[in-house]
Amino acid sequence: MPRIQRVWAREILDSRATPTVEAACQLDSGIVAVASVPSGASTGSHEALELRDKDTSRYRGKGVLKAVNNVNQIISPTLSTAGFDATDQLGIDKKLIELDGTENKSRLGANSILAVSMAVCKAGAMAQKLHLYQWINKLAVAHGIEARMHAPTPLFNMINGGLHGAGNLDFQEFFVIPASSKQFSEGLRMGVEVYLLIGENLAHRGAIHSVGDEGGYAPNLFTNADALEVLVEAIRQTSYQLGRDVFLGLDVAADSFYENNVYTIRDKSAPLNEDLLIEYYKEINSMYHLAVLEDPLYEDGWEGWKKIKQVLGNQVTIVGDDILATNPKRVQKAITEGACNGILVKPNQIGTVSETLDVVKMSRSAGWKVIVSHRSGETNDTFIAEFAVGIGADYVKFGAPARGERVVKYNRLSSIEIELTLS
Ligand code: 2PG
Ligand code: MG
Repeated sequence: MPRIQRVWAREILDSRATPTVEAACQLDSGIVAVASVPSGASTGSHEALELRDKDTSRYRGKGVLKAVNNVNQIISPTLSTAGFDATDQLGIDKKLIELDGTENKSRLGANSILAVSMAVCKAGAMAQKLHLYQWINKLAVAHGIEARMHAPTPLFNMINGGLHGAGNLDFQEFFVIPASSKQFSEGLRMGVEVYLLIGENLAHRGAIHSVGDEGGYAPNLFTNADALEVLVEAIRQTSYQLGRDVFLGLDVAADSFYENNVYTIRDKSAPLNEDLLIEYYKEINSMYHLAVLEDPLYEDGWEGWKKIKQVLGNQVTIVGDDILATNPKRVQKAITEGACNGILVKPNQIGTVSETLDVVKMSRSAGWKVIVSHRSGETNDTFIAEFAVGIGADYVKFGAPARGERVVKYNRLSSIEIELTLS
């Protein structure tokens, strides 16, 4: 039995120069596995707590030494004294949840807990000489998830607005999505070709401001709909046909432009109430035939979510991110109320591998589309790529095909796609 000898953590940096937690798990065989956690910017208020030091003398208050110490001084002694089997993912995750003892992991911090949960998962795979995605697949199946391993379809975030971009767009993410029938590697190439054309076109117009947090361009444009037009223009310059080979999608991240019951976007001269915003989405959808629409309304706007699911849910995958927060209780409510038909799965919104699997199981049983997602602040860890394959996700959302911390995940999926044909 591969026993855990010790775990330890340290503070590293994420892609936004912000400290984050890296944890290592050492087994009695000498195997060491390392994992690190990402961090969001458009963070939902129902997410598990990311523990930060708030000590303004270091990293402007954003240090994570408290979370690191919680791993080194509380989690490590508990796991090593009990000599936990590293392949007992569920038992270890339960122990971590119990050690924390709060509803939202606010004592130890979801950043410390998830880093350990992921490092344990990696160590468990190594001890069994399995690829991580193979081990996650076994865990998923044991959880009751019907998971067919494959490299999922990527949602490429080509244009970064909202809290992720330095440009002037309100909507946060503008996706180009290869058809699900395409092999991952073909979809990746298509995405890159479109990405490069978008860059050239924006440069011609003098509209590129920079690239945003997720590697997509962050232009100044007149309206949000203009950004969709930019995607269409680039796709037309390729041999790919919109609606057949590639599709469009949005993560509008509505919380970032919602206040006092209204939504303010540059496309309209006056703020919109919920019904008018839904009307606008209908208009956009009739022009661009969206495949995916994420967080169209704010995170507690349940009535509006039910409405939009009814109006557009048979044409568009209505994806819950901030409203669900990868939280089993919120997912259950959304299933019961018919608020979405797709979910963005982010392990760090809930804080353990096992609870993330619970959420995947519920979403699958409800017939929802499952999208495994990065955060806007990322590390070079490829855990979520392995996870997406292991659970048989429909889609992955890892940003644009640019910036190392995004590309490393797409490249890992390319390798896995080849490995799967060999095994
Ligand atoms: C989102 C995510 C990832 P953040 O809203 O879907 O793109 O953003 O990590 O900033 O919450
Ligand atoms: Mg989102």
